[in-house]
Amino acid sequence: MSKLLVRRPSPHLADGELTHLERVPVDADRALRQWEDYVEVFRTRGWQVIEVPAGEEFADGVFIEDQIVIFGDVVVVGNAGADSRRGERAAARESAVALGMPVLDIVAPGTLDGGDVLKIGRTVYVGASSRTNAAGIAQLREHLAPRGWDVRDIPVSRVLHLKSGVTALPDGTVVGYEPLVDDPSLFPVFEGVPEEHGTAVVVLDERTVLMSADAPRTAASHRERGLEVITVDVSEFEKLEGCVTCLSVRVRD
Ligand code: CIR
Repeated sequence: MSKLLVRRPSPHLADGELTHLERVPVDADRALRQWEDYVEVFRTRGWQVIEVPAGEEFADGVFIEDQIVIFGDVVVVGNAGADSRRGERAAARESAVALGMPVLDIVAPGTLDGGDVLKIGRTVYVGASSRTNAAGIAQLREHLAPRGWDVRDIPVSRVLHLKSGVTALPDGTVVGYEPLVDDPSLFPVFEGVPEEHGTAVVVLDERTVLMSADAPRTAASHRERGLEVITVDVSEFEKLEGCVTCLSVRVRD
């Protein structure tokens, strides 16, 4: 059974880090309802949901994707690029260990946020961003190259993380909102989407993706190409530079 690691939003979510956006009011109750709806999408599709202990003091803890990345049968535990997020690591790592797979660590001076990691087949695109540094990328390459992964650096300057600007459809097509992408030509197949919040898709299976409800034209274009598109409202997380990918870690069968 596929597993989903999630972390309940902190009541202090509104104090989360902001890099490219202006701070606007965040409704913590609404955020919790949106998170529950998000988790329910996976639960109803048969995913086993595993909650990482919340750690209420971590405003950005809900963005669990930044702490843990799954590569086939190994887990990489990142090292947050933002000081305020380093404390999220301990409980996330314990949950990673509990998965029963080998755990590989990114350690200082290396930093790596999982939001900077996009996997397509055995290729790993890693955002060189304000959160993920060259030492972190080098460590990731050392961990993964012997296991048959090709790790490629991608410059990221216009958004927080690589996956704030691009993600991939089930067939490997990279989709992104072009004004947020430094260099679309670095991807073998790139397609622009018409809405900023349409950049992020979570692949649920070969014909189904999960997206933000705030990108209706993008959703329509994915449906036209034959995909089933499920949408969820993640407005409160988008205000904090989060998106549908960063709210979970998917451990696939
Ligand atoms: C942060 O700045 O770290 C959070 N406010 C947002 C993190 C979003 N994570 C992601 O897209 N993977």
